Amino acid sequence: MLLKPITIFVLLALTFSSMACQEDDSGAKAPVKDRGTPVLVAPSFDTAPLTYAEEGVLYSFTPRASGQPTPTISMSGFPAWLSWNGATLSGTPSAADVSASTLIEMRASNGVENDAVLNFSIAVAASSMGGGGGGGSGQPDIAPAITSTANWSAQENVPYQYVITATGSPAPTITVSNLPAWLSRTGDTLSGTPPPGSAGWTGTIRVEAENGVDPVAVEQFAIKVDPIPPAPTMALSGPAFVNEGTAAGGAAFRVTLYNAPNGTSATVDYYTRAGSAGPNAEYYESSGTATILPGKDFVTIGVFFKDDDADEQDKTFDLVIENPSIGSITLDTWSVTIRDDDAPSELSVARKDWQKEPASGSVNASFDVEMDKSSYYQVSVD
Ligand SMILES: [Ca+2]
Ligand SMILES: [Ca+2]
Ligand SMILES: [Ca+2]
Repeated sequence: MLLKPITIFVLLALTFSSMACQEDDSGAKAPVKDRGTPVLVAPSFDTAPLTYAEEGVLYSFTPRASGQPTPTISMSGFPAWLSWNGATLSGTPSAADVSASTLIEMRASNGVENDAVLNFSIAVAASSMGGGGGGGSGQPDIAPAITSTANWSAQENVPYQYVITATGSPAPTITVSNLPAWLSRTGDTLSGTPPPGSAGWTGTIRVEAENGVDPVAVEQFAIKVDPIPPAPTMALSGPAFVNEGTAAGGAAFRVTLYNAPNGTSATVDYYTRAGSAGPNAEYYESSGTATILPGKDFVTIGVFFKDDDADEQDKTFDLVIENPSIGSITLDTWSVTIRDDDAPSELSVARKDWQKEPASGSVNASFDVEMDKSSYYQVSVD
């Protein structure tokens, strides 16, 4: 009472095609528009059932199903030698179970129509450990089974590999079809590296194991290739202007870390670089190593300024970062203008000394012009 191979193929193909679709209100299939946003996705099976067992040998099959929300798998109709614990169907058949077969229903549901349903039967072969079986070549025929499971995910520029293993007697022959261009087969190993630009789902890849004993074992899968994740970068930012007087308490600059994996710690070196503003005259020279702690995506660097009462032009200097511990720097220099806040000097005239009136002729009297404070500008007066 074996299930005909063609039936299994059709069921697998149906459940697979439902994976990439969701149902709209009318019940019609509609393509998933955006895999990045949460959508309701009807359940589908990621694993083909293990359809053979051997007398006295533990059978164990753990189905996997995907969907949104995560589906629940149930199993019904299985024979008495098997038990289902909600995750794994397992048991060891005895001689009495050989050749007996029942149709088992495997169902995945998550509230999104339709449930994924897969019917299969398990062919129980007589023990191959000598004893039991009469005549023939001594090796009983056992239908093929694919015991490996393909990894459904890959990433651009990262090698992918799948080693196919199959059991059965005689040893089955494996055939593979519909491989993407970047994946090739050597022996029973599929390997290759998805190139940039290959992100997305591959077509359905089909693996068959055949040894002349029905049914043929089939595994169908597709590989979702993720794009290359962006590399980490750091960028510096800060105020474009500070006021000479009010900035004396310090100004904050920030190094922001982008695209780093969660929990990353990173360091970067920094230093002040003089422009028209000089170190320790307009700002206090500063340098060191700043650390971005795990769980943070930035670190703050403080620079302090010096106030004076001289009337002067606005002046500039730079804060520079270099030597990032990870990634690269996209903006390494931040230029700051220090705005002067002092009023121009006041001029006053002071008579220098007394001049006696000369007995005859005339004499020049001299006066000083005084400034109330120093100025960086040249001052002239009419
Ligand atoms: Ca100044
Ligand atoms: Ca000032
Ligand atoms: Ca000043």
